[in-house]
Amino acid sequence: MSVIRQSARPPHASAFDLPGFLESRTAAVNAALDRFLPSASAKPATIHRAMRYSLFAGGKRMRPALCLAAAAACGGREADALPLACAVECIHTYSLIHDDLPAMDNDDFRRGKPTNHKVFGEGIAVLAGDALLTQAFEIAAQAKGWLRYSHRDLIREIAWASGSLQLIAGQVADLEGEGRKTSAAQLRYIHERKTSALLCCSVRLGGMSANCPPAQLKALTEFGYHVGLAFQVIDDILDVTQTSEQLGKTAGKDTQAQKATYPAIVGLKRSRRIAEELTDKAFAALKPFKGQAVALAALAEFLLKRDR
Ligand code: GRG
Repeated sequence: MSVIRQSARPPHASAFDLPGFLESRTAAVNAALDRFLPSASAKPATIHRAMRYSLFAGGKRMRPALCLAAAAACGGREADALPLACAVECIHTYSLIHDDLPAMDNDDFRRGKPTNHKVFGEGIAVLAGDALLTQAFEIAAQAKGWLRYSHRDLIREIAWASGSLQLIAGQVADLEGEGRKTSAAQLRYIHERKTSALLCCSVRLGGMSANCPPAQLKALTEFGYHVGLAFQVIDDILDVTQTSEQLGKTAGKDTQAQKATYPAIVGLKRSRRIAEELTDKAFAALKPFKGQAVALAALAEFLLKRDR
């Protein structure tokens, strides 16, 4: 790691117990999701089993962790952020189920298990994704509204990030770009929408759940945007450097589908450097929090160094 990167890292972050934070927050998110979702036996049981199958298949829970860490940075209560953390995880899981469908990436393996459509069939997998998407809004509506951020603001935030100008736009551009020559600018457009939008939304929702002042929301937006982009650059790198077993999903899919990725366009070494630079920008955005954003800083570092 370069000297520049070490100095960019906020102080205190290295002393933060991130494994402990992730373990306790993942447990809290899982318990809350279990409470928010209809039980596996609720009629029609097939759809509720399918929703729960992918939701509890062992995802890393990075978006909820970012949401809860952002709330903590703004002095908020975890209980106020928890419904929003669960809502973004439902949206994320829906997008993975649909992304894996034969009509999209056609993947058999996700979160270390057979994909939703492999277990429940394509029709139920489409519906399980749809149901998780709508479930997210029902859960978000149970969050506490504030003077600065009403329920309307929270719902709009999630709808914007997952809608046709962001998450879906990224997926459309990704599909349309397969097998075509893609510029670095077009790749950035895809990454901003397909990945960064929901990560950034997770961080912003955490701040909003803490009724944060506008300056803090601006700083969180800057942080979330850069962490989100770094996340996707690392994802592109892992696709070519890790095995399917390590990733819990099919490795080498991007190359196989002739997808535009950072390693394909600028090579592995430059891609790693880009991910580091993006993470440095995320660290810089945390300055106004004056040491209060240790969990966010530790998460950014973790996401840069992750191996799955
Ligand atoms: C509406 C038909 C329809 C489809 C939507 C939007 C979309 C399909 C798919 C985009 C999903 C996607 C693959 C985004 C890329 C982001 C990414 C790297 C996801 C993997 O996130 P991790 O590593 O996964 O956090 P886990 O499993 O750990 O939660």
